[in-house]
Amino acid sequence: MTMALLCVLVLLLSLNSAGAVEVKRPQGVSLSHRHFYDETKPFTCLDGSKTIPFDEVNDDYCDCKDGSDEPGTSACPNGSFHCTNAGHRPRYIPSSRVNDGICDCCDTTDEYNSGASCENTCKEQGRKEKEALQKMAEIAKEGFRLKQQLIEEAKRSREEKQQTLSELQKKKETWEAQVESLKAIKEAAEKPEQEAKEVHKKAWDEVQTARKAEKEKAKAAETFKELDDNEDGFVSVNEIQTHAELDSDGDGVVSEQEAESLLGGLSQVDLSTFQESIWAGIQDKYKSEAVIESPTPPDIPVKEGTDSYPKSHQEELTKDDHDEEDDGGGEDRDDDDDDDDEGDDEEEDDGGEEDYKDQQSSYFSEKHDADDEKMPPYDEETQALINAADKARNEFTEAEKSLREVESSIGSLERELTIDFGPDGEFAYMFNQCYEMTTNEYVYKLCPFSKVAQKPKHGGSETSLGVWGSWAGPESNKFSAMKYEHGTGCWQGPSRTTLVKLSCGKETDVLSTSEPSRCEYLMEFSTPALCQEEMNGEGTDHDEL
Ligand code: MAN
Repeated sequence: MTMALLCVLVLLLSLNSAGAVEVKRPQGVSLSHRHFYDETKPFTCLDGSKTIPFDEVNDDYCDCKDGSDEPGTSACPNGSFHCTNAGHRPRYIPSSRVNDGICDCCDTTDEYNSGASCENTCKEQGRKEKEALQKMAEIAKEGFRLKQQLIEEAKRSREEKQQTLSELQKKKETWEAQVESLKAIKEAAEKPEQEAKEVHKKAWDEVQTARKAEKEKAKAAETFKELDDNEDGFVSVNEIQTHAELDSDGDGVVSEQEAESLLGGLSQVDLSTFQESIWAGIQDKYKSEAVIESPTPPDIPVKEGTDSYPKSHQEELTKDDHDEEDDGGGEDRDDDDDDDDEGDDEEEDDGGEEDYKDQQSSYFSEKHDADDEKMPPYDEETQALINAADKARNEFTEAEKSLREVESSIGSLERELTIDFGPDGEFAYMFNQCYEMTTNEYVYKLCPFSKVAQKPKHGGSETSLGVWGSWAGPESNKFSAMKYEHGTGCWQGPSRTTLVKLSCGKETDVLSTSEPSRCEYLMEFSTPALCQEEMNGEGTDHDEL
């Protein structure tokens, strides 16, 4: 047993290629644990459970529950073997790997008795790691330099923004006052405008009412003509009886009494009586004998200069309207006049036979109906009031718009100023920026402090992978991760979220994207804002190099 230990010690010394002074200790024991293994005393298991003679240490038999008596053999299942790895980094390996034929320690010490031909690669690995560490240190140094600039820039920009904010707040007050006074001006302008428009509208309504009455009259005249079969200028009981649809007792026949009753108890009525008192009572039931052939009515000329609505409203408009109709039917009437002398005695009557012939052609055309719907332009005075009110409205609307814009700028500035951009504002430069990474399937977009999105590379809409939530690093390093939440809902699952892990880098860039579990995304993101002045040497232990 003592011989074996001696052999190991000799071997250890011979492997110390770095030339460092190797402190004598049992195989597999680290320098820091050396004092537990004093060969002049019995050995007490590190968990204190047992004490054994020192020559039972590393005798390939497991005595201690914690495996501490066999640091250099694979006898204990829970033991660990320490490789010194001079020239590189010391490490522990599970003692099951000792002498298993596979080289685990770069200094080859785990395979001292297996016959495996291991090469000491510690120096080479150490060199490589040193180079990598140096590179990282350079990056960190450069990143840290950039970070100082970012901090400066953030400070400057924050001050600028605060300045802008107070200017905007002043502007807001000015616009508020402006909006108030323009509102009063607008209301003052709208009152006379409204009144003038109402006057105009009222006059137009009256004109329309009159036109409607005219139409009804014409329609009555047309009906009168249809009913007056013998063309004697009267509609009589027997003429009414020819229209079975006017039957009132439902027997399908218009009796003499029924007809007489429809004629207001008279045996016959002339046109004007028909128009004034008979037509209204039969018009709902009456069916025209002929489908009216609609000859293209003559165009009703638009009266010149009608941009000014006549002051004497109804009369003039009614007259104009009537004149137009007369003009339109002029030629026909002349022709008719030549052939028809019978109506002469009724020429005084507005509803004379000649007239209703004219009225027919002009009143029942769609064109005329459509024209009737249009209200004439306003008179100059009303139009001037409208223009003045329009101007006041526009100025008010513009001022309101400017006020809203100022308010919205204030809102977004205030939001920006409340975001936690790191201890010295070093992350502020990312605000309003987006960074992309393309994978085989998607383009991922990270807009720090705003959102994360995923868009299929070959078309399709963007999916939200979350909106800015909070910093999410551990307490000691809060700014090393960001959480984005409440993205598009995952099918039959929660909404998408993204964790962004930040690392120090010279560039600001998305380094990787992944989806460790469905609809939970992970991004690696480098930024100078996370660089520290000095590498903290985490994970390195150079005490034996
Ligand atoms: C889309 C993408 C994927 C996600 C599935 C979940 O295809 O957003 O990342 O895993 O939806 O259904």
